[in-house]
Amino acid sequence: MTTPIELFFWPTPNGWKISVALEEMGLPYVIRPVNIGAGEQFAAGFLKISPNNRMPAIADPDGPNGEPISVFESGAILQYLGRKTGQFYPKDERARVTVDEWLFWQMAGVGPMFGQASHFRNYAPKLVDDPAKIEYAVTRYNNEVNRLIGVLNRRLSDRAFVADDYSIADMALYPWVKLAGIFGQDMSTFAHVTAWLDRVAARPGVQRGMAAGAELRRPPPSEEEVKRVAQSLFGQTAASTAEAASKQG
Ligand SMILES: N[C@@H](CCC(=O)N[C@@H](CS)C(=O)NCC(=O)O)C(=O)O
Repeated sequence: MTTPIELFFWPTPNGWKISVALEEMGLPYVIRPVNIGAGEQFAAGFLKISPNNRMPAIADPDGPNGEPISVFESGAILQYLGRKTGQFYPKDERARVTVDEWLFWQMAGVGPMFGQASHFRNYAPKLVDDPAKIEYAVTRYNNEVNRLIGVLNRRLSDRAFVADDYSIADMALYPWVKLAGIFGQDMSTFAHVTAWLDRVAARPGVQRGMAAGAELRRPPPSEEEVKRVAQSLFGQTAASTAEAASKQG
């Protein structure tokens, strides 16, 4: 029997990229929860495989030459799994470059910008005494999210998936873009993106991947909860993360 891949995971868009990929590729895996609200991303064992104190990460007991390997950063994990299985990551160089372009566009653009938009929409209002202090940031990141969805909408105007065939680039994009509506974007103005979201959502592997770790999900945090985790999650510095790591042991 194949030893399963360990998926270090918490149910967030970056985590779902990998549960979706593992499901789509039919790879056996076990979830190792990393409760980022409780500081588990600073545990020594986790930092050894994910030195940036972020999930997701994987540990594959059957890596290159049959030796174990660990991988952090969701884009690197998707490429690794694509190469390992030969699925959803074409071998043809021209097609692979296209997948890489859109995968890196997600990693460098959509992920960070949607992440900041979410921060200033969902968390920052609970942490500032005066909403005027974050108005500029809210507008800046909402506009950038809007611009990025516009880019995706144009890209999908004449193809079913972002790199033509369904690929790891769609897997990276889907969990974030799915949230655009609840980030306040009017998705009715992005018909091609909406149709793509439906196409991706209809895939059984995507449905299983998005349901992974459902028991770990929490209701939206209260103001007290946000204040409690604010320093450890949003105030991270080199010194504070070193201290958090020493406390977790
Ligand atoms: N670029 C990273 C981002 C991962 C990331 O931001 N993970 C967040 C949850 S969505 C996390 O683990 N946060 C823990 C922390 O902020 O300490 C990736 O794509 O893997």
